[in-house]
Amino acid sequence: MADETPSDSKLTRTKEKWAREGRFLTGKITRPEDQRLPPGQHLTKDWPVLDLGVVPPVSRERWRLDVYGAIESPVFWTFDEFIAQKQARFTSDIHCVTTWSRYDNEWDGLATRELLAACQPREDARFVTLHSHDGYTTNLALEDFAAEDALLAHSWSGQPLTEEHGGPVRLVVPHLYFWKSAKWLQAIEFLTEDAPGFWEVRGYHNRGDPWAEQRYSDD
Ligand SMILES: Nc1nc2c(c(=O)[nH]1)N[C@H]1C(S)=C(S)[C@@H](COP(=O)(O)O)O[C@H]1N2
Ligand SMILES: [Mo]
Repeated sequence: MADETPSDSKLTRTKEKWAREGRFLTGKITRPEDQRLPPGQHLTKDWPVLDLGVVPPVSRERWRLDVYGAIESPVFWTFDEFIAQKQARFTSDIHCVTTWSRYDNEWDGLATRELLAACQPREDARFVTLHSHDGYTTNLALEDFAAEDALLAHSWSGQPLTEEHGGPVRLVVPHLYFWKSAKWLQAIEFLTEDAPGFWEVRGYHNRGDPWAEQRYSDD
């Protein structure tokens, strides 16, 4: 009994998971406690729609989430399987690079940390690229994707996400500009090398921290 712990034992995997979460917690989240509205932003009470101008028709029935790449346990969920996962409710602010911000958005969905526990990123996984049904992509460092208030949201203000706002499921990463929060989520790819997405190859900043005003790639 005491001779060895197999590398794939439940204990080893759990400890590896804690180690990874520790790495996430070392934190790149730079949101200051004392400054809610980032520089150059103004508040809006309505919720503008911003996208490439194509609303892809994806019903909850047809929606699938495909999670693949540098992970131990690929995930492929129907909407029913997705919504059967542990539910989180997070309230957070939206900051769009076009300078509007909207406070106190209530989201329901799956915390990205729960997704990470399910798919088990490999030790060499460092980046995530989100793929959407309209052809949009965006990239995040794993630490940013794993932020404590980031989630795959299916509802806003207690109601299913409307299709214009990215339903059935969108990403929400509140501490970065909202272009990182992919609507109409289709797949999540874990990568060992960074792969800049749609706006990131078109002059927008690779990370997009609103408090550092990381709007454009030369900032
Ligand atoms: N799939 C997809 N996600 C996307 C976009 C897009 O064009 N396609 N636009 C991004 C941008 S620039 C912003 S500001 C937000 C806007 O989300 P909203 O329309 O719900 O306000 O979605 C982001 N996610
Ligand atoms: Mo945006």
